[in-house]
Amino acid sequence: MTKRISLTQYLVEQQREHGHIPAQLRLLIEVVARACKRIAISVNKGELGDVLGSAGSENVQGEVQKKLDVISNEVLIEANEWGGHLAAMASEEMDSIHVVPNRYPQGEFLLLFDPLDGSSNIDVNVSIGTIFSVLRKVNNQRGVSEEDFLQPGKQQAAAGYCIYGPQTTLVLTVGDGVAMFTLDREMGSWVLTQENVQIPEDTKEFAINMSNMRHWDAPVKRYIDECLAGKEGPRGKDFNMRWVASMVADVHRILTRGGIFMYPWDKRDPDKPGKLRLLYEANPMGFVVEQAGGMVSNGRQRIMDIQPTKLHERVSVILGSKNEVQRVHDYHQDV
Ligand code: P6P
Repeated sequence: MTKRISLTQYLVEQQREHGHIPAQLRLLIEVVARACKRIAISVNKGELGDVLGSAGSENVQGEVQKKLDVISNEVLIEANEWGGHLAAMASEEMDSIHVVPNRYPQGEFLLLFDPLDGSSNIDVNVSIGTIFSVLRKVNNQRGVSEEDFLQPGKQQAAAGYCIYGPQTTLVLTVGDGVAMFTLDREMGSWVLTQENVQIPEDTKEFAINMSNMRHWDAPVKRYIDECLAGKEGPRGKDFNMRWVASMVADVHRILTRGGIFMYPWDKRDPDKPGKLRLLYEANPMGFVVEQAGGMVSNGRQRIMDIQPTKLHERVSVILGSKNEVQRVHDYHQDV
């Protein structure tokens, strides 16, 4: 049974034992966690809080923004501006970076987030979440630019997500394994409920949007066809399928019981590497999944080795149980 301690105590003990959570990073994580609590309150209000439906605007991705997309983005910006731990922020919902105003001290960290992932599920009351990634500002020159954010995922200082589901759960890694904190609503505090999370190396469960099957590349089609062939097929076992259409929900299931999640490149838009975003979806989820013993690939290379070239860069994502991801990765080498 995991000892029931608070997020603060967990971070202080991590700092004492491993000494790589400087005060600014600890403050950053606590501020993000508090912002997620505020987002959870808005999410849980639903219709009562007049937060459902469209905001009547589009984001840089050309996607219609939901009211909660905009609210969540504002909560994270306002929560993180004043603390002195950040130099700048980047969000799926903003075209360019948000530099901490000069009236506040500038910190050494950069925060990236998808403030509300899975927006198509908001109005139908299905789990959604916030995904965040923390980088260090590597160049010591005064000021900050978009180029400072273009770092491979392996350079992240911390990453995680908050899933707003039947429970509200914060999942975090600072590079020493994965811990989960459940929101105690009576106390309003995050309570450690699991640590050293490990993803089973094998699975019988895959997550992919099957409606795109006719658009997939051959290696992905081969892998899924073999899963569908079941016991009588080359895999010699039956598979189950899940697709929530909220990456946080699908990844949380995989962290909890194993599985493979795939949003691969497809030929609908050949110049687009994939649907999901590298810097604030694939990299933070990749850090968490790898820290839990899983594997994360774009089919041809480790995602966290990719050198980004633009802030909203997209990527093909295959992640989860190590042996299954390795199989898909190998199929891509065979073509
Ligand atoms: P589709 C949500 O919009 C998201 O970015 C991920 O959270 C999710 O895995 C994917 O897109 C769902 O995409 O095409 O199935 O709606």
